[in-house]
Amino acid sequence: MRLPVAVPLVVFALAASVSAQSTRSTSRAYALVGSLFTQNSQDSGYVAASTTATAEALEFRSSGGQAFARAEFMSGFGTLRARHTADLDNQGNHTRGLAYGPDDFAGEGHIFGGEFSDVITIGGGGTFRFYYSLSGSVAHTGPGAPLWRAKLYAGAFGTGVTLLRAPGFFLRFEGTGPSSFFAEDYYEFLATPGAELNIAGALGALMDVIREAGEPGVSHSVLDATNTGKFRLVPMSPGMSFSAASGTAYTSVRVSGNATLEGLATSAFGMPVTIQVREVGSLTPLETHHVVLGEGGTFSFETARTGSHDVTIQGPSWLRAKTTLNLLGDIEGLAFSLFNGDVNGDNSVNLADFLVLRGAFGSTLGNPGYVSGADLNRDGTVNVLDFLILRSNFGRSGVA
Ligand SMILES: [Ca+2]
Ligand SMILES: [Ca+2]
Repeated sequence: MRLPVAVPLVVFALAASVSAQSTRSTSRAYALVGSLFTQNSQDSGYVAASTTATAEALEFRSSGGQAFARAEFMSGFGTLRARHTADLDNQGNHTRGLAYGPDDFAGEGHIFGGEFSDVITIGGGGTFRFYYSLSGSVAHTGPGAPLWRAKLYAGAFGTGVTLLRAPGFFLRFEGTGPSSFFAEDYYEFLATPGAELNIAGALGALMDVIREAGEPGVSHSVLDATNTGKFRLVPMSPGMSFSAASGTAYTSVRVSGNATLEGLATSAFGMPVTIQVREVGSLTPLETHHVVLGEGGTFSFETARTGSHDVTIQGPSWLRAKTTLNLLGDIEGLAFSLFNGDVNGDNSVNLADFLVLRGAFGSTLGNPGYVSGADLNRDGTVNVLDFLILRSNFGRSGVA
């Protein structure tokens, strides 16, 4: 695929300037609070990693009322967050805050959000992806409405890496009034063993709250934007590993939980299940994980996906179940309960299953006639106990 020249140049500009400042990884929040209109600014400067920069005193009075706004930035390794709150009284006010600077929101007042950068060494060769995502919410009570924007910038480049895919746009949202938003995108690279990758991100957001003079009551607005917790490097080739100058572990989202297999007479330990990750509402698996259950039916898997996805699980003779997860970070404690009785594994319990069970009836493990799928409780014998399980779910199907 041939990439438009302008995109990588723009994207690399910040990453290059960030890495040029230091050979070590950096993470900082740079908070400059105020606006071009008020000349009331406060600069908290650079702060250390995983530090919150808080700034206040953004105020603009159009007709004598009171406006209070508070801007907060958090820029830990792999995490960017910008939050802006505004409370306005009934005199008619206009306030604004939290703009991310270079070439963005030009002329709208300059308030800088957090920036993030890191240097990654690639072990092993192959293809990998650098994912970044933006999510957030806008809440508002009282008269008036917030006008808001949120934008995440990400950049990546390196030596020994060949860019295969570069997103053409920033992740950006804007709107009026309460809302929630989410988007993700990724770079894809081909790396030689030992290649070095520089990654960087910056988050900015801006909110104006405008009210008519004389409207009674106090309004309260909150804009909260984050890069969903972390940037992620995902190996797409086997045998690949990463080490970060920051010490940050760039891993996939880990999903873990427990599957209860109905009717099982023995431990679930060692039972194989099939887990699929799908687009919400789709029947096509994006990923298929063959997972062996641990003691008590525990399972875990890692996925390269972020955002809302369907996750399904199915066992031999257990009908498929599904849940929808928002993959914004590690998920623990997921619980599935699976119906039993699907002897032939076609995700339905019906006459076909009964016929197989009847054919194996009376057999035991090790006999030629024994069918493990018909031994629904896995006690080593196909008998009336298995028949009762099948009967209890006769006519039932798993989710598609
Ligand atoms: Ca069946
Ligand atoms: Ca049995």
